[in-house]
Amino acid sequence: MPFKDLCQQKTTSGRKHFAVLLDPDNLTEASCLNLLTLTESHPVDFFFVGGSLVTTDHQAGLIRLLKEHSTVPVILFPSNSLHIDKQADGILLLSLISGRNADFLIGQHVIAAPMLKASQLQVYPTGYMLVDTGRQTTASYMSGTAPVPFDKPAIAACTAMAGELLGLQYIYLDGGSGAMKPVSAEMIAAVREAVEVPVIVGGGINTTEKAKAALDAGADVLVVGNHIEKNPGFLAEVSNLVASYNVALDVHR
Ligand code: 1GP
Repeated sequence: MPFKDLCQQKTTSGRKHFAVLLDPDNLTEASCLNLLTLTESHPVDFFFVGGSLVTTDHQAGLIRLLKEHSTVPVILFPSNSLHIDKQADGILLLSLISGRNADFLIGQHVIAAPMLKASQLQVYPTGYMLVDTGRQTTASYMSGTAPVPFDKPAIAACTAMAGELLGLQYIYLDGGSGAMKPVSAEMIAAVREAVEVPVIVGGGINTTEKAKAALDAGADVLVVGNHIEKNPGFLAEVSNLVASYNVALDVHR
């Protein structure tokens, strides 16, 4: 399903999606090809490409490789306006609504806007919310913003509501790459309840149980990066898990 159709589907449909986050700094060509082989038998819905701090110039090569060897949509997950690449299919235009740094709320977007308008990229306006999962993350430090406190689901819900009212079409709850613990089920459920738009959840999902907890709480899109880089077999586990939700859905229809 194209990513754009997600925001048109009724969230009550319950269909789940799986996005693999690929950090250009951490992947070799061989490890990327290995992941692509795995996706042939264990489908993923989207590749997100990016990271909070990209220190190499590998992104363009990575996207080229993905487009050469796979039909899975490639969606940019940029840390700033420099990370636009026209080879991708789309871009999460992230407004960091959990923070109060104008640059990441609107500033980078002003710089990116003419490039995005001139490109063929599908633009996905996304309310991006960092959640405090126990230690300061690269995203929080680099953006100079305070994350939503872990045990304050009401703050997360109100922030998501505000994002939706402002017209954002996706909400992304992120505990940060390699987070010590994922965003709580309580917070995911509160946000899911508060908005109609799809809820994307990622950060620190490194067991099937944690993936299941996020899906059960209402995540529409599950994002896994770090743990798949370390254990590629986890891609198959999450793929199977997400498929089991969708099969159950189809059976009961
Ligand atoms: C981070 O949500 C993503 O921005 C994925 O996190 O790398 O911990 O899976 P992980």
